[in-house]
Order: sequence, then structure tokens, then C-alpha cells
Amino acid sequence: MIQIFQKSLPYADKTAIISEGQAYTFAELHQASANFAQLLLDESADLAEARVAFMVNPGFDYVRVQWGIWQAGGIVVPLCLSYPLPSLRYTIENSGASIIVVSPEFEETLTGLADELACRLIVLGKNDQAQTVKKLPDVVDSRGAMILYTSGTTNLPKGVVSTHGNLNAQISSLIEAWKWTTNDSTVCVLPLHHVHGVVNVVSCSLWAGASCTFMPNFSEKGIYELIETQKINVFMAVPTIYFKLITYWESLTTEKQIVLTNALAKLRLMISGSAALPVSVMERWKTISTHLLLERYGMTEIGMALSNPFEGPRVAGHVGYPLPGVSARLSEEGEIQIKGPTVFKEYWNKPDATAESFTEDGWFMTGDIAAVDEIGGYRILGRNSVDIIKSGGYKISALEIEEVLRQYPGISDCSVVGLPNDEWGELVAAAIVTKSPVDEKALSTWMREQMPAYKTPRKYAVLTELPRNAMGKVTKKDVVNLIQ
Ligand code: MLC
Ligand code: AMP
Repeated sequence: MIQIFQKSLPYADKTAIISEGQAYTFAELHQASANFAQLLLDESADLAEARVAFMVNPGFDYVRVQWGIWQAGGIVVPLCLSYPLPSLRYTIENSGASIIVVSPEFEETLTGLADELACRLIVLGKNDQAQTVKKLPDVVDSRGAMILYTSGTTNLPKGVVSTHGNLNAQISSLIEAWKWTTNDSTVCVLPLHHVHGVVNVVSCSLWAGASCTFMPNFSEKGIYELIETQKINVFMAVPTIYFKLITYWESLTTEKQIVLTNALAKLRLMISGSAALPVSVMERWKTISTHLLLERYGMTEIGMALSNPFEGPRVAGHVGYPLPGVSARLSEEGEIQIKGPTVFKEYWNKPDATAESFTEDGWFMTGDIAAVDEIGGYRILGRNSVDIIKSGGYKISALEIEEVLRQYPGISDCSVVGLPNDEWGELVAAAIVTKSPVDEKALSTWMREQMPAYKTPRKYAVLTELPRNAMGKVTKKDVVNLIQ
């Protein structure tokens, strides 16, 4: 039996999930996910690490499908709901998924692709009744559990394979560090194709027997309503979301501000991560909410690695100390390197990239540069690649965007950079060199058809040539200065 299922068994009668205004108990989740596993097993006794891609709305359906795939022995490949077709195709093809599961509204989007790739297509609520009842396979911890796609220093995203053992280690480390209990309740406002939403929010709450409310579309008002009515006591988000919550709070009347500040003060824990938390945001949030945000550091490949303490001083600008079960060190160049059971198994079908991301003695090289203070606390200083951008908490590859831009008629060369931005952390911007006039609006529309909106440039600058160093390499620092 998969561990998250087992861990939550004692809480059968408690509310596990609230989605679309409806509450579901753990017993209902156990039953519905086991039924879904049976459906997946119609054609075999064990999915045996077959990849199941799913484009399912956040909520009860998402979790029953995820747990069902795990119980049937498959690997979950969650798809981003805002991906245009080329990105969906890439993820499905690259993972070699043989089954695709969709919420009804995504049936039309994926039917053609499922046919073309000879994938079994399951539409929730339509053809999702199992024909037989089989014994569920024994899923050992060393088996693959999840593939999440992450952008890196290569132009196309890589699939990060985490085993059940990895996920169990990632979840149990956070349960211990942040003292999750069955009395907790949280809300998931984050996308469910990334580790922050999938592991930290949804999996941790369910493993602990706590409840998770889903808010598929981010809404400041919706979050404050949950807080004001004391429906949640734990909240996790990226710095951009705290920035947005601050802006919203500041737009309210003094009376309402006081009500919300009092309600915020009742929360047990508020956490920020996925991108650097500006000290200004941390300080402003302290005055609004009374909470000193707990900042932590993680990565798709390793789950969470470093965290400020739950009890004890939280330091602005610091990401804290290694979490339980995690070993961390700095290389001579200051790179954070991580070892332990939370570290992923491999990049899907990329043995060379996998090997290149580990040191000879088996430490994962994060690419993030940090310094350690005298009592062992880490402070992130930057990244060792200029081609990685973090915007709204999303990791974005400049090279991936450049590759797409170069295909646009009229563009002869380009360089994509991140511009420092208070709200988004970094804003994606592109310098383009054109051989014929390019209409920026048309380019922007076209880009949004090629990749999700969060990856597309927000600002373009037409240059006669790109700044280069003596070796002919584009100097991105100069590009930033020229665009700003
Ligand atoms: C969206 N918009 C952006 C943008 N993203 N503008 C600039 N930069 C960006 N990055 C624009 C949209 O195009 C749109 O404008 C408007 O903002 C609203 O878009 P949206 O998609 O509706 O945005 P919103 O719902 O407000 O989303 C903001 C957000 C979202 C902060 C909720 O970005 C988000 O969920 N981020 C979290 C990502 C995440 O989970 N990262 C964790 C990765 S795991 P227009 O013009 O189109 O109307 C990881 C490891 C770890 O990092 O340590 O956790
Ligand atoms: P992802 O590949 O989407 O999982 O993003 C992981 C990256 O997010 C890390 O390599 C860091 O660069 C960044 N990151 C996560 N948490 C923090 C943090 N608290 N401060 C600074 N950067 C962070």
C-alpha cells in the first residue's frame, strides 16, 4: 500500500479535501482512488511504472487520480492546465505516457493527441468505470512515482523522476520540521505540476490527516475569506503571492484591514519559498499579519532542502538550515550541494544529464550559490547560470524561449533575460534583432500559442545587434541594461 494512503487511514471520517464547495472525507478519497486504480488496471495487473499523464482540475478529482495511478503502480505526470498544445505534446511524448486522464473540459484539447500517440484516453465522469476488480500491485519504495518537468540550462524542460521513497522522505521531513498535525487545514492556490503545490501543500496535509481546500484560480479575496472565517491555519505561497496579498490589503478600508490582521494573527504558520523573499516583503507582511514568514529553499529535484526553524529565530534574507534527513554542503565555488533520500532518481531518459548533475561522490549540484553564516544558516546569493529565470515562482529557461523566438519570421537573433521586478521577482524580457519589421503584438500572441503565458516575454526591445564579449558570446548583463 502506498504510504500516503496508509498514513491517512486513521483519519477516515475526517475531511480530507474541500473543492468546489464540497467536502470529501479521507474514506471517500480512499474509496475513489482505489476505484480509479481498478479502472487503470483493466488491461493489466500492474501498470509497472507506465507513465500516466493527467490534465485534471485541482481538487478531489486531481488527488483521486494521482493516488489511483500510484496504487495501480504507475508514474504520475501532471500536466499544466494552462499549457498550449505544443507544450502538452512535448510533455506527453517525452514522458512516453501510454494513458492520458482528463477532466471533461480538456477532452477536446487532448483527444487528437491521444489518438495520434495511441494513448488510452480516460475522461473523468465519462468512461471511468472499472470493468473488473483486481488485487492492487505491491508498490515498493524504489519504484518511480512522479515525473515533474523543470526548466534548466538546456533548452527543453527535463522530466525529474522521483521514486515513492523520495516522495515519502520529502513529505515526512516537512511533517516533522513544520509540525503538521491532523488539526491543521490549508489551502492550495498553487499549480499542481510543481513540487511546491504537489508535495508541500497537498501531500503534506493529506499525509498528516489535515484538510486541504483547493482554490483553482488564485484570488486574493478568496484567500482572505478563508483566513477571516478561520477555515485555514497553515498557508504556503511564493513571494509574488505575498506581494499581491499586501497590495490587496493596502487597498482595503482601515476597518477591514484590522479585521484581517486579527484573523491572520490566528494562523499557526505562514511559509514562503520557490524564489527569494525580498526583505521588504517580509517586513511589510510582518506588520500586516504579525507573522515573520518562514522562508525555505527547495528544488524539483530535491524537494525541500533548507528551512528557517519552526521554533527559533527566522532570519530575513536567509533560507535556514538542512531539513531532517537532508545533508547539505557548499562547494568551493559556493554552490549548494544536496545528498539524502529526498534526492530524485534521474532525469527521465537522460542518463548523461543525470550523471552531470551529481558530483563524483554523489552530491546533487543545485546550481544555486550561497554563503553559510557562523551558525550554519544558508543565504542564497544567486545562481551559477544566467539562463535560468525565476518569475512568479516559476523556473524558466531563457534558452527555451530563445529557441522559440528564433522560429518567428523576421527575427534573426535574440537574447532572453530576467529583469529585476518587485512583484514577479524577475520579469521575462527579450532583446530581438530583426531582418524585417516585427509587430510586437502579433509576436506576443504567437508566443502565447507556443508556450504557457508565464514563460512568455513581458517586454521586448529591438536592437540592431546583441552585445557580445571578445569571444562572441552574448553578454546578458548588458542585455538587461539595454532593455531596462
Ligand atoms: C502571469 N502574468 C505574469 C506572469 N505570470 N506577468 C509577468 N510575469 C509573470 N511571471 C500575467 C498574466 O499574463 C496575466 O496577464 C496576469 O498576470 C494574470 O495571470 P495569471 O496566470 O492569472 O496570474 P495569476 O493567477 O495572478 O498568477 C500569479 C501566481 C502564479 C503568482 C499565482 O504565477 C503562480 O501560481 N505561481 C506559482 C508557481 C509555482 O508554484 N512555483 C513553484 C515551483 S516549485 P494578462 O495580460 O495575460 O491578463 C519550486 C521549488 C520550490 O520552485 O522551492 O518550491
Ligand atoms: P524549480 O526548478 O522550479 O523547482 O525551482 C528551484 C529553484 O528555485 C532553486 O534552484 C532556487 O533557485 C529557487 N528557490 C527556491 N526557493 C528559494 C528561496 N527561498 N530563495 C531563493 N531561491 C529559491
